[in-house]
Amino acid sequence: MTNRRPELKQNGSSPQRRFDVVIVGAGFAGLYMLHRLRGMGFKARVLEAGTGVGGTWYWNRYPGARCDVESVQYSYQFSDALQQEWEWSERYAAQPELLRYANHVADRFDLRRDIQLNTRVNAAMFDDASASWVIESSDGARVAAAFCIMATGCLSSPNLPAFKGIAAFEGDHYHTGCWPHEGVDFTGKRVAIIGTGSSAVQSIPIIAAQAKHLTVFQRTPNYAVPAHNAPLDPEFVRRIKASYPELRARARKTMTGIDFDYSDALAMETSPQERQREYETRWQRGGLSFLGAYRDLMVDEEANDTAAAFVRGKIREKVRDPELAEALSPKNTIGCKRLCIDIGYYETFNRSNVTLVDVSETPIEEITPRGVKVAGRQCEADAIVFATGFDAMTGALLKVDIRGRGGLALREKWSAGPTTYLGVAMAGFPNLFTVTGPGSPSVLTNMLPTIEQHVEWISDTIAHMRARGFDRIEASAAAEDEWVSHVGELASRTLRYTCSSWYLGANIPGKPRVFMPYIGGFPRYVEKCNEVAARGYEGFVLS
Ligand code: N01
Repeated sequence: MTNRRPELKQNGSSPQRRFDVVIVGAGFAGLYMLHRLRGMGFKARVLEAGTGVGGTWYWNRYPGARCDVESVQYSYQFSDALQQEWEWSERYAAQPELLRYANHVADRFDLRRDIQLNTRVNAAMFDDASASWVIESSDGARVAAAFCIMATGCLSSPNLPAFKGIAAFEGDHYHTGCWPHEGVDFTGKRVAIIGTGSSAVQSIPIIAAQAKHLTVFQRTPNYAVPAHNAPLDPEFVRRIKASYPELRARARKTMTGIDFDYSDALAMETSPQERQREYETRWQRGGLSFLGAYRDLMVDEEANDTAAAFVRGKIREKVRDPELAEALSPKNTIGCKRLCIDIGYYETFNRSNVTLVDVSETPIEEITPRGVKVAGRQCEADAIVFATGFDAMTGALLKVDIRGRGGLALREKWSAGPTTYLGVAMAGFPNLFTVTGPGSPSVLTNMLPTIEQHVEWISDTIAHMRARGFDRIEASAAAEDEWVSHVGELASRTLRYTCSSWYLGANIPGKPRVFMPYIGGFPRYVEKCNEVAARGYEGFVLS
């Protein structure tokens, strides 16, 4: 570990402005964090790289981008007035609507005056003497704050694999995670798309309907269940709004923080006919609750394969060419990678203008000036879409040169994988908090309630410190070690370890393979956080 303190770039003066709290990121986490802290009387400032608020929904504007959690649940609950007044139009909200919602929240709570846009944070350094953070943005400007909160998102650092030749490609290329604001018209174009994760599953049907030809480069086929998206029935919305507290309370009791119908039954103790009926019912209902059919699906391979086989059967029904259906059928554990929610994905491969290229055995060789080359053959393309995902959970944090006590670099501390206490704090990094950081349930749950829980816990912690006259809080190394072992131990008991997912960091060459999210479920996690606070911040050192 290096103890050398970096020289922060000087811009001719010491930090110009001092805040109680600096929040990095103006997505759903940053917006609520600002609102809550301001309401508690803290002077807070949000620094945001984009030209607008909304985080994920600001950047991911690819065709078909849509949330896979139902809109009435993927929404804030901290303000009943907000949840009563906002009208979602569809079962699953599309990106433009989600972005409008984020902007509405920013306006409704008058947040913009404390949000600094166009400001990419490059470095953050803890100053021991003043027990505060100095935060530097890419233009060299610096601000200081007693607390620094990283609200930088879990899937916000796009992964563009180092394909040879990208720079020489003569057409246009795009990454789904930073799509042009003005949109892209693929009419009459030959388009290549690399990747078949959620972003590709959503964008492929739409691009295929527009483009002259679409070639899909698939390394690993994915399981997708139908969304059955539809406009929301006003009567349904009225009922939800009338009983929001009950819905939210039920959701808080589930593993994912989503009000789903989770069954307690075991697939292996259910007859094949009954299982088929259950899977069919859930398939017809659509959405992520498909995997809630049996509680042994993510721990017992045989059980898991009953669900996987059901989906493979559906793919064979949807895709006319049996060879193509076979190529599109995943063989790995269902739910090991994030389940995709689709709107016409598999059927898109019945179109005459769509071709699938399997790159599982023969990887993409290079990007040539005119297309994509695989096994010596060039597929000509006017545009390439990289739907190649993200450096998840740690990527956005490690892009910032974060230095803790004694100049300790987070990049060094995490060189063998992320280590945190509760996914909110790290030993060696006083007064720094991460919202939905590695080691918290985050991406395995409905992000909105998870974000709210973190925001409330972190802000209550800061208020607790102010009330008791503390100016420094730091996770102890022992508490962090214990938490990291607990997170790893729980993950190792599930089938989630069995594939090369981004949960494990396996999608990024050289990234340590560590299962990053907390898999013990939302209720258990919340209970632990509450217990830590109730015991006077057990596992933290306050001074
Ligand atoms: O990214 P991914 P994503 N050569 O990592 C392939 C959330 N999300 O942006 O599987 C060839 O899932 C890679 O292949 P493989 C959601 O949590 C949510 O789609 O590694 N292919 C894979 O097919 C999701 O899980 C929503 O073999 C390469 C694809 O690129 C997460 O974001 C919508 C390659 C990447 O898939 C990420 O989804 C969108 C290479 N060198 C996203 N490198 C909703 O709410 C990578 N690939 C619905």
